[in-house]
Amino acid sequence: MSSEFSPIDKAKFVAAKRAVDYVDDGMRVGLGTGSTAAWMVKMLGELVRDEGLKIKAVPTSNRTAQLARDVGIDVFTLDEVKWLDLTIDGADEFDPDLNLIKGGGGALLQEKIVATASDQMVVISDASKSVETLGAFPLPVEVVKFGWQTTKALIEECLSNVNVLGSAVSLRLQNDAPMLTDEGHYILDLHLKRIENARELSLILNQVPGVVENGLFLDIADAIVIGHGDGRVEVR
Ligand code: ABF
Repeated sequence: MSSEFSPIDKAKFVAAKRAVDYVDDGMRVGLGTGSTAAWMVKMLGELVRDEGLKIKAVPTSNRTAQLARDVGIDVFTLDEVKWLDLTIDGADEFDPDLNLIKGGGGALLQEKIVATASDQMVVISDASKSVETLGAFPLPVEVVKFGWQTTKALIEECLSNVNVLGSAVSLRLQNDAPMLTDEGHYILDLHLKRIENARELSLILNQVPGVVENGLFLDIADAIVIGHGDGRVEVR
C-alpha cells in the first residue's frame, strides 16, 4: 500500500486484508459493497488468480458483481448458490453488540438478504464507524417508488412514537434525481441522531406499507474486523 494513502484508507485496507483469512478454498462467499469491501474483493481476486483459490461468490450489488468479474472471481446469484458459508461486508456504524447501520451505499436490501443467508457474517470497518449507540449515521430505508411520499409521511408519523432524538426524513438524491437502488427502489434517509431501541424501530419501520427493508442489521454480524489508521487490526 503506497504511503500517500490516508489513515482511513489504510484502516480499510488492513481490515479487508485480515478478513480475507476467513475465506477457505471451496467456500460460498457473499461479497459486500462499499470501499472497504472493494479492497476485500480485489484481494480475493489476487488469491484466485495467483493461488488458485476456488470460491463461489455472490455479490451484494451490481457494482460489486462487476468488480468481482473484473478481478477474475466467478460470480453466482444467491438463487444458484442457495446458502453461503461466509459473507464479508462493510458498515456505516457498529455498536458494542455488533449491531450495524448499513446502506450508505444504497445496497442494504441485497446486503441484508445475503448476510442473513450466510452461516457467518464478518464485518470489515475502519475504527471511525464505532459508536456506543446507533443513529448518528442517517438510517437508510428502502421504499418502493409507488406512493413513496405517503410512505414517507407514514414513517414520519411512526417516528413520533419511538425513542429517537431526530425525526427528519429525506429522499436520497443522485445527480439531482431520486437515487435508484439495484432493485429500482428509492432510499429514504432517517436523520435520527440516536436510536434508543433499534429492535422496536426496525419492526415498526418494516410494517409501514411501501417499506421494503431498513438498514438496521441486528443480531446478524458474528464478528468484526476493525482497522486503524496506524495499521493495527482488532477482531471482536
Ligand atoms: C456497505 O458498506 C454499505 O452498507 C455501507 O454503506 C458501506 C460502508 O462503506 P465503506 O466501506 O465505503 O465505508 O456494505
